[in-house]
Amino acid sequence: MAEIMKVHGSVLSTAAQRVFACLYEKELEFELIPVNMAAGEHKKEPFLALNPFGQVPAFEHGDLKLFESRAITQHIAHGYADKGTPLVLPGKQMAILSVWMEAEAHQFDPVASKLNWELIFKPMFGIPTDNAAVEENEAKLGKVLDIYESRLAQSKYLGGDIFTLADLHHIPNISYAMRTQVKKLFDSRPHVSAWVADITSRPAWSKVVAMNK
Ligand SMILES: N[C@@H](CCC(=O)N[C@@H](CS)C(=O)NCC(=O)O)C(=O)O
Repeated sequence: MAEIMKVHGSVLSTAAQRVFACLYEKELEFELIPVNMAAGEHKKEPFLALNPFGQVPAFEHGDLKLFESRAITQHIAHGYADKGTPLVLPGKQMAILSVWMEAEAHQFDPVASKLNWELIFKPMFGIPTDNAAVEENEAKLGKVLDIYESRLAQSKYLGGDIFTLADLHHIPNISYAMRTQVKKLFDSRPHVSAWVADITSRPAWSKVVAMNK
């Protein structure tokens, strides 16, 4: 019998949610191994043997052990090409899709993660929000979303005509941000707003949301 895939992480983690969303899109079974981050389990063995950087998620499938959420999603999307939603594209289209995966990782994520830290997670942990950091990062996010607005005026999805990993990688941070004042930055850009409504209403994402209930 094939071994089941294991995701070590927390249901609250945006990086782990990226992997869960990918597995649900691919209709693959997996086992969640909860990591108690409040107790610092991610900074100790045995977790450090899976990810020496001490961050969730970590992924195990038989003897394959991976970390870095986007590497995990790409492994799953390429390895299970015939299952569920394609998520990747052939040839030159893959190169374009990769550009937008990189844009998510290096332009969008640092700013969106910082805003979610200030506006969702700090209040959750009873830490005061740094309003100057919020203001600074809202301005940065606005500039990123202006570029997304132009891209999405030309292309239904970031990576091309169909939903791919380039879109999926954004969903966890967008989903948290839509619960904050940052929502206005998405709502005020019509193509971004339509894209957000589309990608956050996918059945696979509803299953990730349900993991938190
Ligand atoms: N680039 C990593 C980032 C992972 C990451 O930042 N995970 C967060 C939770 S969303 C974490 O473990 N934070 C705890 C820490 O950094 O100590 C990935 O995409 O997997």
